[in-house]
Amino acid sequence: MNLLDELLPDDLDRPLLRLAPIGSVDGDTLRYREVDARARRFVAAMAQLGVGPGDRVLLQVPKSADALCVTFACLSSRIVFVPLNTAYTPAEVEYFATDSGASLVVCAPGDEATLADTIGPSARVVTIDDLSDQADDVDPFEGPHAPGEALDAAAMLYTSGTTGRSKGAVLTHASLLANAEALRDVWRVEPDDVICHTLPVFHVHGLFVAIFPLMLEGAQIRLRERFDVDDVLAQLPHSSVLMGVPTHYTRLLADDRFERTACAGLRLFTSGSAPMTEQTHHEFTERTGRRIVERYGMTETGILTSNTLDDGGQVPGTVGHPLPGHDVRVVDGAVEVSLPVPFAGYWNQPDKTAETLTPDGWFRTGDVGSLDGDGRLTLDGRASDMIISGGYNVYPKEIELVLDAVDGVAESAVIGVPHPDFGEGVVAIVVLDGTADSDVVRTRLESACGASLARFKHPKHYDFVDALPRNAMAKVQKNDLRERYRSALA
Ligand code: MLC
Ligand code: AMP
Repeated sequence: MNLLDELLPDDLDRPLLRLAPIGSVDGDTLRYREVDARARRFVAAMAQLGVGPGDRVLLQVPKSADALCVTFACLSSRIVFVPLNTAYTPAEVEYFATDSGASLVVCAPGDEATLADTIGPSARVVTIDDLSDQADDVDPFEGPHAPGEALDAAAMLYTSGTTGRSKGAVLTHASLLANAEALRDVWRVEPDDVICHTLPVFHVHGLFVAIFPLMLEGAQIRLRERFDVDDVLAQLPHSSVLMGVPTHYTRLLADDRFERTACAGLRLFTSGSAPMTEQTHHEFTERTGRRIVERYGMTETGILTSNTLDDGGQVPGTVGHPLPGHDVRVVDGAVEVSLPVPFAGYWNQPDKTAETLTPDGWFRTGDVGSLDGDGRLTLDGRASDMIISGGYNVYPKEIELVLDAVDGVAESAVIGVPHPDFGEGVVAIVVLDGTADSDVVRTRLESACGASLARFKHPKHYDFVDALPRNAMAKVQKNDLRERYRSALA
């Protein structure tokens, strides 16, 4: 089985990608056949570079049709693709390259020299533009999409799960297909659907959830380079589906033009990756007369639950029912799930993989929640201190390690507090070492973060204190800190 075969419709002449510059609705169209043909050129180009089945390819590239075609090329030839946030620094990318044992890194133009220098000789670094030029010149691969086991790795996405250093979550051809089919059914995807696609294509939300269920029906994707309110308002009259993180919806609601008429042609709005407040749900409904279908998922598992399109199926504050083939239970507040295709595990980390499973084989999500009498799930938070900022996960420990290594810092605590745009934002509380000067240390902290962490992880506020609050076990009381700094980013 090859996932790409399953994703391509019988009628390859249907349009797949609608391309247009930001702010415009007119541009090129790529049909399914053309996307497949382009992917076949990338298969041949990567083969020329010595990359083939089972190899890992890192992709840190701006969103584009070619970026997606490289992804499809990897699926087609059973290369395991590893998409990376474009905000990651070379130091972060080096970790992913080493951990995954990648043989090729495809990067943005201009990044190649620094990345090649940082990563060293273990992987070849090539820009997406050079790879595209090479693809223009090769004879495309003509054979069938490489067959193989349904449980072969298709992609690897780095996530820290509930704790610790980033781990590569291995996703299989079968698990991605099962999730796409379940979402297609629950969201009643139709061949005529057109999604206004504004999400980044390096996380499961933009890469899988907002693309694969549509492809299964031969539907269309208006591929937007990034999320921009004016641009979304221009695309809406030409779209039937919008999927976003809560920040997208709060930004749209901040614009008066986002109202009933603007939304008239859409049949489905979904939200996920971070909690949406009931207030945003209600404001959305008041303004547009419509409801947002909120769903819940994780990188390791794909989407797990969703509100439905039935009358009364959308309940603000809940994330809905388990998808077909999925089951959810709550044990002492902990949300555990059973999946149609089990999680394949973290790359080279059997111990960490084992920790995700209960003795009877359910996956521990690390989320805390409750089920109502109808089997609907409500999330109440997370067991860990993980911060979700604008839909990106931020792990306090990773930032504390960077801050603690700065000259003049005795220790630090990183927390998430309410942020008007991103839902949660990062705040650092720092204890100075001896008589260090806070202004000098702040500059050092900012430059240390700049050197090693993607910008969305940087603290948006620093405070300097004499000591961190600790309990009897000497553990830092982050709940106290979250309370104390509640308004720091208001
Ligand atoms: C950008 N910035 C952020 C940020 N995004 N800071 C905190 N949190 C974020 N999410 C910072 C930048 O570092 C920069 O800082 C400034 O904001 C402007 O950057 P930008 O790139 O212009 O921002 P913008 O384009 O406005 O991006 C905001 C956003 C983006 C909301 C559109 O973050 C986004 O696309 N989020 C979607 C995340 C997502 O796809 N999650 C899915 C995960 S999958 P400075 O300091 O330079 O000004 C998953 C599973 C599931 O969770 O269930 O789906
Ligand atoms: P990731 O590791 O990026 O896949 O993030 C997964 C986490 O995002 C989940 O464990 C949840 O904590 C959170 N999440 C996803 N969807 C929702 C949602 N609708 N509401 C609240 N949290 C969510």
